[in-house]
Amino acid sequence: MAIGTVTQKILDSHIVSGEQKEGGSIGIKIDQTLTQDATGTMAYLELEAMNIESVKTELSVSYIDHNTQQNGPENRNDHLYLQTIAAAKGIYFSRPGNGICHQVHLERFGIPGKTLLGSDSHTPTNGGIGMLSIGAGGLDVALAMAGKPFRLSYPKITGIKLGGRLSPCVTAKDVILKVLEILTTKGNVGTIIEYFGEGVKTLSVPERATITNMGAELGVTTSIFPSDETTKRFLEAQGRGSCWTKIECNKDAQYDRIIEINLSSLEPLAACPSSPDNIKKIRELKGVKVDQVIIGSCTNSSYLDLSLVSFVLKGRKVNENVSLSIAPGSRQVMEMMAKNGSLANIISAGARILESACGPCIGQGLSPADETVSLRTFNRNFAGRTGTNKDQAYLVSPAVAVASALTGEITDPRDIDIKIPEIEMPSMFLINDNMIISPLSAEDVAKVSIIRKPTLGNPPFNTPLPEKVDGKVVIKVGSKITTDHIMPAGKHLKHRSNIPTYSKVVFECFNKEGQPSFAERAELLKKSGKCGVIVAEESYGQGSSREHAAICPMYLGIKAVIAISMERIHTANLINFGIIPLFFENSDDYQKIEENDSILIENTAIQLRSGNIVTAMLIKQDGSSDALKLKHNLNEEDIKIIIAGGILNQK
Ligand code: MIC
Ligand code: SF4
Repeated sequence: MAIGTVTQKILDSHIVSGEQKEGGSIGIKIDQTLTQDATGTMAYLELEAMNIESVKTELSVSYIDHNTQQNGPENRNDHLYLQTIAAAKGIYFSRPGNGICHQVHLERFGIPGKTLLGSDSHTPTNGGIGMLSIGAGGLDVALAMAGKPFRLSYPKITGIKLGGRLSPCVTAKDVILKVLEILTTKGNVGTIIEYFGEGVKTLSVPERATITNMGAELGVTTSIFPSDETTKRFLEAQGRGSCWTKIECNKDAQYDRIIEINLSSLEPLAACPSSPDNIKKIRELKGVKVDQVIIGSCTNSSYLDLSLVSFVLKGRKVNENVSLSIAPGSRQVMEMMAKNGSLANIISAGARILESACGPCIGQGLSPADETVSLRTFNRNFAGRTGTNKDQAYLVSPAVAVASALTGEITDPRDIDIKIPEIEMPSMFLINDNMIISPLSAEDVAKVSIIRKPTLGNPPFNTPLPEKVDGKVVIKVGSKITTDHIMPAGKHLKHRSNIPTYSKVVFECFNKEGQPSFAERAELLKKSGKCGVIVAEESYGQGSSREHAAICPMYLGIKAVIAISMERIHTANLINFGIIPLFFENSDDYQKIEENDSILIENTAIQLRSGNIVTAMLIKQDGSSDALKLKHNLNEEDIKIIIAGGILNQK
């Protein structure tokens, strides 16, 4: 195969097994890993279960950025474990307050041409500097830290050719919203998006990172930009010029598909409730009353984003019917703005300043009022993610957010009487790494004792795959079920390290008052010796990398998920914990199944091994039965893992 794209070049230099053929299973060497606290505790407990003395990667970083509210002792208990396990295993530790993992990694650690595996779906943010950055479940990241290659399907590569230049007030957020309008949030599994063309040169690194960050919402494996002179200047301004290398696609690079976007023709856009691909032009939404505006998250909280916000707010007042909150993406951003006075503009305009963390993006506070409009510069607006069931969350750029915060209604920033300039990239960022704890010397590692408070559980082990899956459908759900539907975060996030407690809220949003919850139904079934089955329509498991969306159902006895289609990270997590991901051979069969129907799969292991068709028996509640043709796309290694009952059982 000709190696001409940036993606192929990086894969080629990291491949350790498999063939570079679309859809083929390959293993790649992982140079760097990142974890965040909400997925990190499980990942490090899993790493401990692998008995590895110290990480085998070139660099691994553990960030604290999700669970920073510390309501009750659970979060701080986790932080103490994470800090001490990092010290024990040779891992950098970014303390709470230092910023959101993806933003800090881009500033301080990412390297063009290297590979990064992160236990967070927005890890592709570092694709903005030409690093092949992939989100995965915690167990896959633990395996990478243990020196094991990361397994993935050799991707299809879609090239997005950018031409022209963004007009004033049109931003990188509008580019990715346009891409989401074209490609939508489903049907993109197994693809990597690579940006190329003359328009790339007009985008700064933070703008590129906004685009690759929200590529996660497409469900692609990752997104990447070339590493060019702009990348070099960014790294130099971070005092890291020496790690720059040039990586660009060849003139004759072959893409599986090319989409052309003329940056000059774009205009401000919004993702309307409640999906990142429900795109409308801001001018079509003009006049919609706004109650809340939040500017922050790993998508849009860079120094450039917030400097624009500060410019607009300077000497002005936030509309009295709007609550405006701002969370700088990193301590670097916050400190620079504090030093140059731009933070003061924001404060004096009447904005509320939040700490540099995920905060409201993952439903940690600032839930909007019922049925009111909240504009957010974030990347996800799945229903209820804000912590309010009847929410109306729109995803917009910082320019739209700040213009609307002034007027009190959704406003195109081109329609206000303020000429917003292009914000210049600083020639030097403020470098202060005193909230990052570096790995210790061997002598000091010996003195570390790992702190384990009682709220920290152990990763649960599954039972090996039974010969016969005697299953019952515990729940049947529709399309675009996100991992937020499966495993809610928000107020439950603090239970991430305690599987028995967290499992109680699996599929909480589908529970009906006065009726047994999903967890209760599944547990009852498990006690009766039967297996639980989940049935879903298209694009099951969208969104986050949280492996809890597999671990907790597994803990409750779920053995199989049957869907029309499924998203990449979630499918990998199911396999890792011994749940079989199965697909309808004929998608109309989805209609035939109802909750409480039985599904019988005889000789499961033999069937999995002998091809990709699995025949099951559907037994309806009235006793009638019908054969059900299912299929799988598991490779030999996946099948071994499932038969063992998950990777942890193989150790
Ligand atoms: C998210 O944005 O949904 C999260 C919270 O960052 C998740 C990770 C998690 O659930 O801990 C993600 O994107 O992977
Ligand atoms: Fe944090 Fe939100 Fe980014 Fe997830 S999407 S890493 S919750 S800021």
